[in-house]
Amino acid sequence: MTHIAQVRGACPHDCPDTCALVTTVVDGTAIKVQGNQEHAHTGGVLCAKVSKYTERTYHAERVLQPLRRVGPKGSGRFEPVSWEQALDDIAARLHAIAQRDPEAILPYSYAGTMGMVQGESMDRRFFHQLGASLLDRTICASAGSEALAATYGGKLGMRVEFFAESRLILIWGSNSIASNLHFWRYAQEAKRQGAKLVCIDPRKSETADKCHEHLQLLPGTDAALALALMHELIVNDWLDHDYLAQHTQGWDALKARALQWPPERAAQVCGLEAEQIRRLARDYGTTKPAAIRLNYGMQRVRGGGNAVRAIACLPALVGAWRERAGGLLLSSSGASPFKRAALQMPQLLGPRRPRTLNMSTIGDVLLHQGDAAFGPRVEAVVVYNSNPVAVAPESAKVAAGFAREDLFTVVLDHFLTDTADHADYVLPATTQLEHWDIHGSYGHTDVLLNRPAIAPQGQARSNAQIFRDLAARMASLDPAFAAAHFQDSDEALCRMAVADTAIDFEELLQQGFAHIPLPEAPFAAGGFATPSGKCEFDNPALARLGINTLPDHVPNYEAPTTEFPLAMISPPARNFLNSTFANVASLARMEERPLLELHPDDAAARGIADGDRLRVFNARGEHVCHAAINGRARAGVVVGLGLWWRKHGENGTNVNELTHQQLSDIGRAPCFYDCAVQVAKAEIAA
Ligand SMILES: Nc1nc2c(c(=O)[nH]1)N[C@H]1C(S)=C(S)[C@@H](COP(=O)(O)OP(=O)(O)OC[C@H]3O[C@@H](n4cnc5c(=O)[nH]c(N)nc54)[C@H](O)[C@@H]3O)O[C@H]1N2
Ligand SMILES: Nc1nc2c(c(=O)[nH]1)N[C@H]1C(S)=C(S)[C@@H](COP(=O)(O)OP(=O)(O)OC[C@H]3O[C@@H](n4cnc5c(=O)[nH]c(N)nc54)[C@H](O)[C@@H]3O)O[C@H]1N2
Ligand code: SF4
Ligand SMILES: [Mo]
Repeated sequence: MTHIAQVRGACPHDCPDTCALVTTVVDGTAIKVQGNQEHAHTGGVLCAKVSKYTERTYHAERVLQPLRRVGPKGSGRFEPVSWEQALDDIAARLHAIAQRDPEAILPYSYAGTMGMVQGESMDRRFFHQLGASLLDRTICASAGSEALAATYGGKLGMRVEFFAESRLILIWGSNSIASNLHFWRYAQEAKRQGAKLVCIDPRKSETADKCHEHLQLLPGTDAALALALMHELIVNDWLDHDYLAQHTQGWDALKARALQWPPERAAQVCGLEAEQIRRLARDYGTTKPAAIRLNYGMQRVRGGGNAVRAIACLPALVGAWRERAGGLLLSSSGASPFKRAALQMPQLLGPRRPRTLNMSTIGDVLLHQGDAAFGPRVEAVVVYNSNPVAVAPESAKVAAGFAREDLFTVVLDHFLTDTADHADYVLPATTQLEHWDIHGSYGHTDVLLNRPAIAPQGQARSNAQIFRDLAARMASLDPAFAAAHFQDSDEALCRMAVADTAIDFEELLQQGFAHIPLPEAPFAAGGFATPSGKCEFDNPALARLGINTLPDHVPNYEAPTTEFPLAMISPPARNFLNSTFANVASLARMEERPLLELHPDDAAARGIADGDRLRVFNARGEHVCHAAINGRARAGVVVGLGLWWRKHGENGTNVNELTHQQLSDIGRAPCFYDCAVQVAKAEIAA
């Protein structure tokens, strides 16, 4: 008899929407993955990517057994080995290095899965016990997050559902239709009720197409725009004086700064018309409630932190926080109730204080010889939930680092990614359909539980299981690894994440999601999470970073020059999730091939026609792709939609061949969208 089950889960991907999933399983095989109708934010709708989840899970190229390198480093040539052989050898190698100096070992992970268990639990316990180097996880959001925290005291903001009631929505540095679809549903609801939608983005994105207005500014100029908006709010007295007096810190100083930014000055910096800025200021100053959906696209530049701070000040000027449909949302993850310390057990470090290495400069980190300031040369790296060879900046250096013959590299993944190609061992990990996990969200404020829908495929094991198994091997070499906390099951870790919180695990088991109890309008009466309890326009603590304590416009590192006159941004493609899904044929077909969008004038000046094969280059390298003259790029800016795998690129590169490793003003984050290039037509391939 056929057995049909419907299993509730959570989308694991690095996406603000954190959808609730329902997987239909027939006789042990997952046949479809759908959105849970009962979960309000998901509304039964998934994006195209995760609708194809079974295609990814049952992909013919999935790694289903442990692999050991046989070819030279980076060749991607492997032979199958047993789990016993792989684990024994890995434990012995890591132990030997740790005996000399555990800081020569580096874990490298990001948000391939956002799950608390498969992303940040047993793995952390393992590396803490080992005393390995710590990883500064900056590759995506730390500029914006730390800037937001320096202004509001945490990653806090509007509840996403209330955007449906806003009268004006600024969609700022966000291609919501591509990367925050379930917020877009609320924005559409507001639009139907008569709200005005304004998009602020250097690219004419799919989202810009559907907004009433589009300010197509130059990359890295958002702080100048925000300061000019403040200028107009001040000179027209569209201010909430009472809110400013009671709930903000540093208003006089900020006001003096903003008065230096008349719209004409900002217009020059931003590449906009002064009139556009005036119109936006009028809308923002006179429409209530006004809401800002700020997203991470605008903070991947040198001044990204300052820009987030400048924009984050705006709602306090007009008192937008007074209503639940007013204010700003960048990330809601500060609402998360999770017991991170219980999951990660930092106390296992004991008195040791290992160095911290920045994931965004992994190229330089792996190529460093080691010295007194840096500490020991990195001898081993364990990568999981990330594909640094494709996603980290300046990838020629990243690839050269991973190609070191003397580096011992272990990669846990589902596929032979660009990074896995450089491994000594590839260990097969389970997908979200095959393991337990528990999830918060950075775009809404619910908690979701993911139950396994199907058995692990092949010999795959969950990340947490792999670290439990490694700990068990290590126990014979170091008894500390025999402790009971190295045996907690995935399900037990899920329970531990919400033990003694407002979240009821039984409710999660029943319906798959639960709400965190929160106020509707977080800062209606002030109550910011900062030390002063106020919205900190001026934050004296920032002086320690050597930056201005008031938000300022900080120009990009790479101003266009005659040699490299075009600014390149490389936001995500709609049908990929970072580099995940780039190997799913049906989705890759929709994205066609690696493209560079150009303005018709920039193309004409170079004799380039739509579809032409191009060389995009700067002093760091060259990337070969094809021209898309589709009306989306503005003059002076080119758009290399990411993130293809390097090995899919015509010359074995992707856009990160061109990006650099310099870091943002706040948050030590990469500056992917602060990158000058030149473009030329390439010879036809032989
Ligand atoms: N489909 C899809 N969804 C995704 C992802 C994906 O790869 N694909 N990635 C996920 C991840 S990890 C993240 S962090 C988020 C990213 O999603 P977002 O936080 O929205 O950030 P980005 O997509 O990087 O950029 C958003 C928009 O900002 C614009 N932008 C670039 N530079 C600037 C600038 O200087 N100023 C302004 N105002 N705008 C700028 C880009 O053109 C882009 O349209 O999306 C998540 N969701
Ligand atoms: N040029 C440019 N570069 C960028 C960006 C950009 O906009 N432009 N965006 C940046 C941003 S915002 C981010 S967040 C980073 C993202 O960079 P990464 O965090 O590296 O994200 P992905 O490329 O999606 O790679 C995640 C990997 O984790 C694997 N994975 C998924 N689930 C599991 C699991 O349960 N277990 C294991 N072991 N593996 C799993 C997937 O198969 C995939 O290979 O890229 C950054 N790089
Ligand atoms: S990637 Fe985002 S939109 Fe797509 S299913 Fe996952 S959470 Fe939802
Ligand atoms: Mo990200």
